[in-house]
Amino acid sequence: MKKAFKIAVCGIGYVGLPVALLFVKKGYDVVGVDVDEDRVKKINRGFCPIKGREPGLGVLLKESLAKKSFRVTTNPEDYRDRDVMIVAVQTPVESKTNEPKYEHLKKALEVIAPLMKKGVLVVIESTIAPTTMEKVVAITLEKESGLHLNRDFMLANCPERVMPGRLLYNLTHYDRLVGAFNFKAGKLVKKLYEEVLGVRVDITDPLTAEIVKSGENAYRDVQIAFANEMALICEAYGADVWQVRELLNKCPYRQMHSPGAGVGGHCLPKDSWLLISGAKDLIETKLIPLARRINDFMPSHMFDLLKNALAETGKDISEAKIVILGYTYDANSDDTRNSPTASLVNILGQNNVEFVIQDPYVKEYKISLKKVLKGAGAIILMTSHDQYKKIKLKQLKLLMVKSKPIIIDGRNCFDKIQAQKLGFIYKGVGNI
Ligand code: SAJ
Repeated sequence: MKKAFKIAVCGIGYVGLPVALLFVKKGYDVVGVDVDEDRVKKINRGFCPIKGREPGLGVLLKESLAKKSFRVTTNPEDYRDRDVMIVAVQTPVESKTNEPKYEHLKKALEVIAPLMKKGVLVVIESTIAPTTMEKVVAITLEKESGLHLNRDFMLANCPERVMPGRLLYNLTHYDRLVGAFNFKAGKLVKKLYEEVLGVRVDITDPLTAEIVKSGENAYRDVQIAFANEMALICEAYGADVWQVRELLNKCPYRQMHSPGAGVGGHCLPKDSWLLISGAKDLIETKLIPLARRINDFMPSHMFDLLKNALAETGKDISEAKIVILGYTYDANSDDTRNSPTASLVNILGQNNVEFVIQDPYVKEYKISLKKVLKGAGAIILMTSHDQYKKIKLKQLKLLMVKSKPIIIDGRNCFDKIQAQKLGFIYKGVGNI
């Protein structure tokens, strides 16, 4: 059944595309607008621009394109006469200052504002720092459109909760939050999103929504930092952090996360900084920035473990062929944003260490695993791709150098005892 509201989605990426397709599936007329011409061409040819495994997304795209109610364009004129405008553009932070970088968001607002019609509902899905809705979004839209907030247009923040590899699943299974400038806007977003996504939507104010979204990722980052520090403590004591974690989590209300080679991705490395960016003149936050530093330390800890292992073998680092397994930030994904391996590569470069990278999901590193492991003196496992978990240690032993091959295990992919029995020098994060 054709729905009255006409939808526009600004930014057809890993957030905008799935939500656009779900609105189409529910019978809405949807136009997707993106500045990336190649991406638009690819989508209109029926190819999903989001790489990696995204169950159901390719099929849904083809079904949507077959309908007359969906098109993707680079032409801002297509924003005209839309009843709902969803903004889903990236909101990174400055690498040096960790301050929010809003050029994409501001550009999007400046483009849509003049094309907003009276009565339009604007929904910001991007993750933004607290106070951005009031101090950036509302002001920019009023200034560039000449319309008045609440009187002439409705505005709300409905932060995305998607994850690469599970975009459609998350959208249709995870409850959402909407922070609206008035109850009418909140009710409308709740009605639309509950109908289209089939999830529950809680209504609150924009500031609370901004704090909740950036806070839920800061929470996870702090949890991971705790696990990483526990790993360092276990290394100091000579204990196995994985056994500690398993037994500790048997205590009610404990959920120690997994220590590892670092924290990457499009969310966690930046959302903590978004959360505290507006508060730092008011209070000195300690725990959240420290958690970020602990997690950002882990790639260099991988280098420390390598140096310790080489010292044990008496080998000089220049003698060993060093193979880094995994460049993407997470397992079985091709997403390399804020990859911990990129940090490790910088550190190795600063120490004039030669190395080879293998990653089945990254074009330039998609080299034969068997070939790259041949004659390797040390492997540094950074990403727990299924392909690496399937490596048999006995075969690995035959491939690597004969004497004292080294395994630096950043994601607990290999069995330490078995590795040591086979003659490997094994050093895992939290289990050396
Ligand atoms: N990581 C650890 N230890 C852990 C969990 C993750 O070291 O226990 C590392 C991963 O290797 C990766 C990074 O942290 O490098 C981020 O992993 P992630 O599982 O948090 O995956 P993301 O970045 O896709 O986070 C998303 C977030 N979703 C949204 O922002 C909507 C986050 O809120 C989710 O909690 C997370 O997915 C999830 O639950 O998987």
